[in-house]
Amino acid sequence: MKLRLAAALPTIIQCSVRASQFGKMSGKLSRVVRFIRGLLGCARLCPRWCGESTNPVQRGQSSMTENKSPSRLKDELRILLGRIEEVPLSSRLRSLKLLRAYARLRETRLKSGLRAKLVKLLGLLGVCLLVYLARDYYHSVKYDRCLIDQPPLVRQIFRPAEDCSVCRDVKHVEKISNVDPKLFEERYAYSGRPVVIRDATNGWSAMQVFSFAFLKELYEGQDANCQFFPYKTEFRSLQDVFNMSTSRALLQAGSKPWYVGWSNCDQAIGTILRKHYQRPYFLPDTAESEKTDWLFMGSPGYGAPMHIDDVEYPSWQAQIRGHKTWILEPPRECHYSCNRVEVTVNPGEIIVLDTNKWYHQTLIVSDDVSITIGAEYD
Ligand SMILES: O=C(O)CCC(=O)C(=O)O
Repeated sequence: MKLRLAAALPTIIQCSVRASQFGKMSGKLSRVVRFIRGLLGCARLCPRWCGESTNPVQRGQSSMTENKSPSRLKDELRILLGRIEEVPLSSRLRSLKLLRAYARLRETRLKSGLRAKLVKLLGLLGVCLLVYLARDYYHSVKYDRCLIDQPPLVRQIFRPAEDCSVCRDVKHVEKISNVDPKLFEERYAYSGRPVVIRDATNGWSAMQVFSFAFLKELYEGQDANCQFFPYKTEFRSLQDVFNMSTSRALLQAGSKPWYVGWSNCDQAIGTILRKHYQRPYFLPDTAESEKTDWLFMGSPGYGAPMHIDDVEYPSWQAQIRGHKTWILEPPRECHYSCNRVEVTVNPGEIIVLDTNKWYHQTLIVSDDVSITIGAEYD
C-alpha cells in the first residue's frame, strides 16, 4: 500500500493542483470542500477523477457547487472530513503533506503572480527611464559640448554641490579694461566670478575680417567642425549653414532667423583663424588657451537655450560682430544665496565665464549678425 501511494504521489500532487484550479468558488469554505474532494479522489488513486475535472459536465457540477449555500457546504465538509477519518493513517499523513504542499503551491502561485506584476511594473519604469535618457542624450548631442558623455540628467544628478561663494557676491557682471593679468588671476580667472573685458580685442584683424562670407570661404568643401549645434534651425551640418540662401545669410526682411555654434578642430583652419586673433592679453602667463576654437553665429532674436556645461575649464568668448545678451543663473543649490544676472557683450569685448558653474542662455540683440570666437583656458 505504502509503495503504491509513493508511486502515486506525483499523480496526487497533479490532482491537487487540478483541484485547486477548478474554478473560482464563492469563499474559502467552498475552496476547502473542493480541495478535500480532490484529495480524497486522489487518495483513492482514481485517475478518472482528474480527467473528469476537465470534462465540461463535471465543470458544470463544480459551478453548481459554487452556488451552494454556506450551510450546505459546511455539511459537505463535515461528510468529507468524516471520509478522511476513514482513510488509513499513513494516507491521512500523506493528505496532510499534500495539504501543506498545496498551501505552498498556492503561495508560490500567489508569489509568482505578484512577481510577474512587479516585473511588468519594473519593465514599464525601465522603458520610461530609457525614453527619458534617450531624449536627454539627444538634447546633449544637440546642445552640449561633449558627444560621448553622460547624459545631462546623469551629470546633473552626480554633479557635486557647488560652493555658493562663487556667486554670493555677484550682483552684476563687472566690465573692466586695461587689466593686469595678475589681478585677473587673483580676482576672476578661477573664482567663477563672470567678467567682461572691454579692450580685449585691440589689434585683432578678426574685427574687420570675420564675416559670414569669410567663414563660408574658409569652410568651403570642408567637413571640419568637431561638433555642431543647430539650435532651433533645420541645419544638419555646417555645410548646410553655408549653403543657405544669400538673403537669409544677410538677414534680409522676411527671411527665417538662424543661430548655430560649432567647434573647430581642423588644424589648417585653426591656424588661419588665429592669424586674426591672439591669445587674450589678460590671461595669466601660466594659463594655456585651448587649441579648440568655438564659434557661434546667427541672427537677432535667437541664441542658445538655458543650460550648464560639463567642460574642463572656464571659457572666454570674444564678440567680433553684433551684440549678445547673456543671462546667467547660479547653480540650483545656490538659488537662495545668489542672483540671476544679465550682461550685454558688445563688439570688441570678451566675456569670461565658468560655464560649468553658471547656467547660461544667450540672445542676439543687435540688428547685425552676431559672430563670436572663444576657447577654454586652464
Ligand atoms: O555663445 C552662445 O550663444 C552660447 C555659448 C555657450 O552656450 C557655451 O559656450 O557654452
